[in-house]
Amino acid sequence: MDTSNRTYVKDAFHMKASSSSKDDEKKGEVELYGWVHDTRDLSKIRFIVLRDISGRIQVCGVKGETEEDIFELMKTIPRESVVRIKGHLKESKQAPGGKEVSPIEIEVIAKAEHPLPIDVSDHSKTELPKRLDYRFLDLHRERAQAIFKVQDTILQAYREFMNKEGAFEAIFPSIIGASSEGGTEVYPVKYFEKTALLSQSCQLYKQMLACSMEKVFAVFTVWRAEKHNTTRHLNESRQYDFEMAFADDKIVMDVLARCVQHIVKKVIEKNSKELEMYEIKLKVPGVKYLTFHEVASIMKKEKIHVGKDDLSPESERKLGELYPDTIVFVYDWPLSGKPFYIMPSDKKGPNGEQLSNGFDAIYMGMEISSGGQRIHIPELLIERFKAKKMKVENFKDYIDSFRYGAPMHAGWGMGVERITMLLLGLPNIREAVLFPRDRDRLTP
Ligand code: AMO
Repeated sequence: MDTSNRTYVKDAFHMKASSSSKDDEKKGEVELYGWVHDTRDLSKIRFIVLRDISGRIQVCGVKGETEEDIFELMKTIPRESVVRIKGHLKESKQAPGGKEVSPIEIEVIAKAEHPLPIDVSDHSKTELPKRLDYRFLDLHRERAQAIFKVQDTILQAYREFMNKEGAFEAIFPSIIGASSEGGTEVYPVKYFEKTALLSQSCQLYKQMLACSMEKVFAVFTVWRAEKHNTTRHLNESRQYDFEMAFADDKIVMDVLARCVQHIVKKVIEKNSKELEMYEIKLKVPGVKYLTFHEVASIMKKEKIHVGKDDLSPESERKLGELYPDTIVFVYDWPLSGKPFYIMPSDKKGPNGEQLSNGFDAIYMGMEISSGGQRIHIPELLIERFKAKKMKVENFKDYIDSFRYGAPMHAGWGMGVERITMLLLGLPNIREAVLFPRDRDRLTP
């Protein structure tokens, strides 16, 4: 297939349309490739709406003017078929965008089977689970594509920000020997004679690397065998990870705040069309710092339950309501609610509980990130493993990595799908993943 003369739809709208003179007609000739988004047959006029990744344009055949075989073909092509359409670009007051194409050649490259298994119209009436069963076709929808255009902006903005911060992008192993977050939500995998685990996070590795390369970041896939099916959890998700040497929780909270602000700014700049499609008005968020105890007191007044060392989803929602367009950092978190690697603080909570240098970041009513200062002192780390009833011998290399010149360090991990769903106001996190993995879904 020679596509060298291809014109993208968005470029066609910027081209000069042909008038009646022959010369101009040649100028206004376009060759478009894409999908049949819609068809309409008004007997004497037939329309095809052609869609490519850049937009949609109307193709209009007129009985008596359009060549007869092309006019006949126009009514036979099923929706979502792939076509090549060559034609003249015409000004048209009635056509969306003010231009349409009069076809002179139509080639059906790949005919779509009919009927389609799901509704692929803009506001699909098919429920999410069924759409996900046919995700490859669901991704023909501009509304679905919009999510991943925004996700692309988020990813580029994250990388851009980290580059400017002087951080190095790193690639870490996805098969690990021991649980990197503690807890039992792990997937064992047969690894020759041993049992390995799918990575819960790149936590231990990003720490080890920060202890030599100082500032590092990663885009990392994590697997969590959480049994519950919620609208905000996945069993396979992605994180933006950051780790920095010579830093404590305060320093990396500031990095996270600026990172999220940069991401939101870029989405506002680059994705106005997608934000409009989802009727979202985004503002670059401000920042608020609250201790865990302050949040607990606010929630007590609001009669919302807060655990002794964790926030409930209702309390996160409430923080979103109380502090709109704000990244709320909840710090001085009770040590018992944080993983083994979080540095204990010298502060105590109101009930004498030991606090930590760990934090969560809540944005738009949901946790987008957690992080903190890490333990870089081997003896203290061993103590924490024991307190959490974890096997010290499973973490020998990790502990040893802090024996030969390891600076204090801190970092965070931010959920890629969480930030995507929140910026677009999606009701279910699965919408923000191309091919979601949850308890009931392993395919497509
Ligand atoms: P944590 O487990 O809190 O921290 O994860 C960090 C962020 O990742 C997102 N996230 C998830 N998103 C969807 N489905 C899940 N099952 C899921 N689990 C987590 C959330 C969460 O805030 N290693 C630490 C981070 C650090 O301290 O650097 C960690 O993984 O947005």
